[in-house]
Amino acid sequence: MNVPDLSIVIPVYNEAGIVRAACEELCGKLDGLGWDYELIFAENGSRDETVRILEALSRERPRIRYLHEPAPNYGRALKHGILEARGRTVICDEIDLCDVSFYQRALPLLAGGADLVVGSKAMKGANDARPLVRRAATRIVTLLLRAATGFRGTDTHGVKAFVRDRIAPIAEVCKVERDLFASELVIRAQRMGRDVREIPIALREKRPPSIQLFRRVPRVLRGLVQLGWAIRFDR
Ligand SMILES: Nc1nc2c(ncn2[C@@H]2O[C@H](COP(=O)(O)OP(=O)(O)O)[C@@H](O)[C@H]2O)c(=O)[nH]1
Ligand SMILES: [Mg+2]
Repeated sequence: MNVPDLSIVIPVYNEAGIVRAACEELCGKLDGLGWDYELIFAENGSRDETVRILEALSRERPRIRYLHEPAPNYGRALKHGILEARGRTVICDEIDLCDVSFYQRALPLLAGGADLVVGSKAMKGANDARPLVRRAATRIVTLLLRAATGFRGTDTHGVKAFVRDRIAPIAEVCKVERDLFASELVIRAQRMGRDVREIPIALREKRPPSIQLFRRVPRVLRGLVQLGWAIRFDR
């Protein structure tokens, strides 16, 4: 089987409204750049037409495949996608972002020796167009992560790019699923001495998130406690 240079992993859940258009726009940009990539959609739990659309897209385009599981779980989907990725380089994106300008800025840093590049919504130079309450939530979660785990940085959620051999083995040992898996991955990489860098991103979502912020709060708080425990005591 032909192994691509780059694997792009995108978790998706109930995204029937945008997944086809976002996918076609993304593939159009990457094909225009002449890149050799595979695009892995890591779906789970959707109750709308997402799976049917992914199935059609993967038939139409040989670079696309998709993973499916019955229960919704962002972290589990992302981990599964990362472990399935075959490229030397892996990019994790979100279907409402598909930020190719991040890819173009992150890949040279990896080529220059970085192991993991995180797209930060909160550092100097970033431009986050989300509502104030969600920008504040990002900052609060980061502060709690710093207190709970010793994390040094401004953001862990969202787009990232990494050298597969340096980071996928860390994904495999991460313990926390759902919202905080991506945070655990970045924090473990940092604690294990990997070269982790942040670059600012401009954040423009193609649609508001499907799950309302306040409904995520209890789950994120539980995840923070689990993550603090896993990082500090349960290696
Ligand atoms: N597989 C999977 N993907 C999810 C889940 N929740 C969100 N996503 C995907 O994760 C990405 C980001 O989700 P979004 O709703 O925009 O939340 P945000 O990251 O807070 O902006 C999108 O591609 C979603 O489709 C889930 O439970 N399972
Ligand atoms: Mg979003």
